[in-house]
Amino acid sequence: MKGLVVKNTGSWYTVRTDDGQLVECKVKGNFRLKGIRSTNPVAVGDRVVVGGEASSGMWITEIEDRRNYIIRKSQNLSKQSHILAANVDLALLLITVNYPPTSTTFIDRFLASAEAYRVPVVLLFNKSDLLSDEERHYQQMMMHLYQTIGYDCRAISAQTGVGVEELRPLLNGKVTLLSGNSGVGKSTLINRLVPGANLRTAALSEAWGMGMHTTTFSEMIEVPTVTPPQQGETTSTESPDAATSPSQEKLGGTSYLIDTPGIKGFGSFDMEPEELTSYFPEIFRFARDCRFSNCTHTHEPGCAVLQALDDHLIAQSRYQSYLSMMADKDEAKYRESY
Ligand SMILES: Nc1nc2c(ncn2[C@@H]2O[C@H](COP(=O)(O)OP(=O)(O)OP(=O)(O)O)[C@@H](O)[C@H]2O)c(=O)[nH]1
Ligand SMILES: [Mg+2]
Ligand SMILES: [Zn+2]
Repeated sequence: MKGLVVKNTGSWYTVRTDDGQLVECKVKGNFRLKGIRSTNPVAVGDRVVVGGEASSGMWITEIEDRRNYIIRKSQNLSKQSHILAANVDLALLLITVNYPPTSTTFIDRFLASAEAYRVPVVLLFNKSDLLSDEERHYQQMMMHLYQTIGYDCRAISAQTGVGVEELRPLLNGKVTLLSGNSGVGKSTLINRLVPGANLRTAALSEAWGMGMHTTTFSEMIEVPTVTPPQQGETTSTESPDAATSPSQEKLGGTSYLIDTPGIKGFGSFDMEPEELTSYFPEIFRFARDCRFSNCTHTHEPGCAVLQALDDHLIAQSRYQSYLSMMADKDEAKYRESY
């Protein structure tokens, strides 16, 4: 019997079989991803084969090849990775200018890893209801920066609902992962998009102003295609044709959201400088004009990237993120957070 992994709680996995049943399974056999030491061999979003009997226990016996996956480092110091989700069509990266602050290094590392796995990303600047004038100005600058690079950026408030209905058409027929630091509002946003999802959310720690790591396991949630207007709200802005997009027909019309635990950082990248450059689209565009084809854009004469940096055509923050990822390669050291 085949199915889709919808939840992963330590050693147990919930699989939705193709005939629509939810079954609790354990893993049989030894699944290893090439090149990654992972704490979970099977991830939410995996297509799997399930065997056994409901009475005596069900087992995952096979995993289909993954189209992609998103990993984070394990919380402990084992240097192992944890696969947050597999086979995703879209990632929504939640960013908060404050409460908690999201660093540009974090954003850029997420974007570079998503480029590496060819997962499109939409940047959601959440908690825009909390912004001071200064913070609003900073958010506008950030949005402008990432829009110029080519990323879709939106200001939203999962709390008040501003900008939330407009996200619905993006989700049609797709598996969409929500990611971001702990406390940025991933579960709150899903609760708003999926009435009845009832995901646990929690206020930031009073002492540190940081998230409490409320969500501890990834979980896939089905999004109803048509939502009734909420009481006291105006009707949805969803256009009628958004409900019947070609991608939705192909996938049988079902949309899914994956709630994930908040992440601090990503595993080290092990790649050549040219490869890393290609994951920073605007740096990549200038790199074609560098004198040397193996230019690392750090010190070489005739480097078009350094020139563009001087001319303010590449943002300092993006270049710093690029350098920090280059440094990973040299040091391959464990980073606590950034
Ligand atoms: N003011 C305001 N508060 C928000 C907004 N979105 C979420 N919150 C609050 O922020 C806190 C954290 O939200 P969660 O949804 O638990 O955050 P999370 O990203 O799921 O966090 P983890 O599960 O720990 O990764 C809660 O108290 C929410 O009510 C928003 O748009 N505006
Ligand atoms: Mg959460
Ligand atoms: Zn160069």
